[in-house]
Amino acid sequence: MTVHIHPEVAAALADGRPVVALESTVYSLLGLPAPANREAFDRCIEAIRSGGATPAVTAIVDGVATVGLDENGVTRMLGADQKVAERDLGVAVARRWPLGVTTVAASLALAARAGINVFATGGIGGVHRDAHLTGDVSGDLAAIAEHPVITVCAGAKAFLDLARTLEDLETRRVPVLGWRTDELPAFYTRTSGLRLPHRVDTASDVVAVFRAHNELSSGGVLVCAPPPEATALPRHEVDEAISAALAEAEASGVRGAGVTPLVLGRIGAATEGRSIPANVALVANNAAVAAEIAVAFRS
Ligand code: PSU
Ligand code: MN
Repeated sequence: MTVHIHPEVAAALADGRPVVALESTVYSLLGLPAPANREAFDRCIEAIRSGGATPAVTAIVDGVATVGLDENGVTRMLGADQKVAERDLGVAVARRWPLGVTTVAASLALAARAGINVFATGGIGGVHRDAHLTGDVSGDLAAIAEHPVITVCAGAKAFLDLARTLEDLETRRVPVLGWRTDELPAFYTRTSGLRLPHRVDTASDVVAVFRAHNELSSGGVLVCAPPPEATALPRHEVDEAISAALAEAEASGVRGAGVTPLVLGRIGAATEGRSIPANVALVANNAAVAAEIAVAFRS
């Protein structure tokens, strides 16, 4: 099964230049409402290019697993709402789905196949608060553990069970590194009250940990960067919005992959839209950190 790699990305990889892979679900209508999704996307691309790296967005386009989108692919991706998790990759390609946006897990699978080892997202999926009843644990965690890629995030999606998500990452032997912080960020908020096992202050330190991890063990490393201070939200406000949103999701019977879009929308409403600029700023910040790490990787 071939992965289509955009010529610009292929050239960068062949020359050993820095490349940052990006997922596509977060920029689609499932992740952010228009026009914030395009703003987030443009700011990520700009952050990666100005940081000296080449961006490579992953998606399923016309039934082809694609790493690096052209203009047409970007436009269609921004308007898409067909989510492709790692387990859906085979179905999406075999059945030639016109446009599937890839989750963290599916994107890591494609990035690893293309030979890209730095990846940026907003927040990873994780262990849901009711996982003891529903078993809902994102495939992102297994994918981060398995694929040899550095993932830069602002922690996990805020409405998950963050403590259990950290425990799960430990069980799967994923190194979790705080980017210039000792605490797990909670997506919209800079703090969660949960201490991280390790702190990193430089991109070269991240690369050294990743290389050593893949000599002695294997798989990915998770870098958690706090959202930028200017747009980050206070914890109590987010906590209240999340409780209300989860209650609504439960009452309306929404489960599984449908929960994220619904809850993100409700948090937006409850914070009078302030969750949106916070979300845009944090994905752009993660892209900038990832570019720095990708550059350190090649030097
Ligand atoms: N975080 C966000 N918005 C998103 C996602 C995460 O703020 O849209 C997406 C990512 O693509 C992530 C996916 O990989 O949700 C996880 O979905 P699930 O919980 O169904 O595995
Ligand atoms: Mn899930």
